[in-house]
Amino acid sequence: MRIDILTIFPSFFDSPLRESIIHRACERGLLDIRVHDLRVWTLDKHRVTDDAPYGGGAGMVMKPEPLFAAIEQLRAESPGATTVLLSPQGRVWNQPLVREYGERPGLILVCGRYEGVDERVRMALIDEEISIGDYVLAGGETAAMVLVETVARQVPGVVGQAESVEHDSFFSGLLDHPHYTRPPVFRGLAVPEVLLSGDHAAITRWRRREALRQTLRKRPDLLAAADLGAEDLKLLDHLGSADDDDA
Ligand code: 9D3
Repeated sequence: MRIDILTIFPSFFDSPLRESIIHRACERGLLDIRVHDLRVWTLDKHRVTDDAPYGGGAGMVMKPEPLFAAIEQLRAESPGATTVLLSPQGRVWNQPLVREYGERPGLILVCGRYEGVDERVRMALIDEEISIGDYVLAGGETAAMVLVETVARQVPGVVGQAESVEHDSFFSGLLDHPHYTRPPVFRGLAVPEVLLSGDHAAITRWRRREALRQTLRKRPDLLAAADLGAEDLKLLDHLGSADDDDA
């Protein structure tokens, strides 16, 4: 999958893109991530990318000319790519969208800054607008990095066997079960007996029950959409009345 990132802060991405999984995927040719400095497409001496808003008011707006030139060039270079504007007005990013985007041949991620981009850019060149949540960021760069990291995990071969996508906590729509490692007793706190028992069927049942328990307590909203079987519903019914643990 090819991902083009258009930004006025290209160096923002240096360190996160050197992170192990994504970097290794690029080296192996599974991902082709290219960061572009929007200023390359400016024509004036001072390489200006913003201007004052018509109608007045505080803040600046990203000018249409460099964005049109840049996006048109990147679209021509990446046939079939989806052009995404990261913006507070977008659809809120979630795991179903991550899966959908994982199937696309290419993404062109446009990072907004200031108050936003000239509306004509959005109308003419943007396929989808995405927000990563209801809080205020300084610009689209952090959001673009969230898209890259989440979508990259969907590309076959990017995530190894041990850390398989199938086991991601959102896979069946439940939160993860608790995890323990050595020692078996730490400061008087013991690891649940079943995890030391070697009884793999019992361990699987315990993990499922704990995942259901965590979800019921911390994110009951997730249960409605979760992929639950008859056994899960029975466990939940039980947890609903008998849950007296205090974590
Ligand atoms: C404080 C300025 N706001 C006035 C109502 C509007 C505003 C403009 C630009 C708020 C944030 C931003 C910059 N944010 C993004 O470009 C952004 C973002 C976000 O702020 N939250 C969640 N997802 C995203 S994606 C891009």
